Amino acid sequence: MEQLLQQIESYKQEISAFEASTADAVENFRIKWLGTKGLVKAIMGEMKNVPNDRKKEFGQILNEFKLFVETKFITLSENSSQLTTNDSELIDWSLPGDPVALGTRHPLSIVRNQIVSIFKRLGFAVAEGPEIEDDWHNFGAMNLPENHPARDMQDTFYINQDPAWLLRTHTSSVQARVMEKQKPPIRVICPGRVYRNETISARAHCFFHQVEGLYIDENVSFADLKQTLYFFVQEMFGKDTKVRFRPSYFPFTEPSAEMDISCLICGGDGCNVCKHTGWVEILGSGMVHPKVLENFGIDSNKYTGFAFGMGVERICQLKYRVNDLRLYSQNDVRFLKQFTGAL
Ligand code: 2U9
Repeated sequence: MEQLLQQIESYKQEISAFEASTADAVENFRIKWLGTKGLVKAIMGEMKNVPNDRKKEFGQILNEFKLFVETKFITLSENSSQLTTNDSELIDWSLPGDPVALGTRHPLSIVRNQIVSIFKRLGFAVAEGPEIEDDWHNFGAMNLPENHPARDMQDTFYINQDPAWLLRTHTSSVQARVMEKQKPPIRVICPGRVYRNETISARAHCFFHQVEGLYIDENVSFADLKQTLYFFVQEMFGKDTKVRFRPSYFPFTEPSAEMDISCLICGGDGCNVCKHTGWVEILGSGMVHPKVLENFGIDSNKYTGFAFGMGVERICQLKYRVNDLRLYSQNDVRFLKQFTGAL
């Protein structure tokens, strides 16, 4: 009996120290200890030699030992499922891998990139600037007087209620910063996010994205403006697209014009998008106001320039028929994953 107990103790030590680095080694462990001819069975067979008054005690020790071996086997099996060494026959290398879900570019990025690449081909450089701006770069330099409605607390997000600091309401502030540093000729486009204090709905949002452009040199004319924007439309919407200019007013341009294109949805026949006119407005433009040029020390007798601004969401709405502005910022994958394969 004492010999048997010693034997079990030494088995336990051997088992505790045992480690398996392959699935084969785990299986050999099972055969050696738990198999039909294994050592656990063998030592259980010793029961018949144990005196009757100690059978109960020995039975308990044997059960514990069996449980000990089984627990070890389970641990070894679990670990071995992660093993790959010397085990390659268990892995089917020909199975296809788990598919990697590809992300898609945001529709606004796709459209912004298209706009930017068209103007780059015409020689425009890209400029970017801060979203938190001071009053001068956003309003003052752009010829917006102190009492202009856009400066109203209701329309503009001011930082800590301080009228000196705000979230830019257009990217004209970036062009202002370019004009501060650079003398004509200037030919830049400024893509970026802008902020306006609007109640969020399908047609309005508190932020949106613009691309603005500025071209200043000697002899820049309204004809240059028209031809540049006409080229843009043909590249962006196709050669069949027609354009028209309507007189308008902006404080920073004089004269000013808004540009419409023939409705892409109905081809000019009349639909909801064009409100049955056959035309949709896509951008504002004009000759840079002499006061804006003088604000940056540019001689308005020598230099002239044109400028334009467009909302990326609007262009995207027309290209992809997105009818609710909120879709752009809700990050709903069902919306986003439709824009595959574009730059
Ligand atoms: C400088 C001088 C003039 C940029 C311009 C517009 C007309 C315009 C709107 C289009 C839709 C804003 O996104 S929108 O709501 N923009 O109509 N923007 S001219 O004029 C400038 C810019 C910079 C130095």
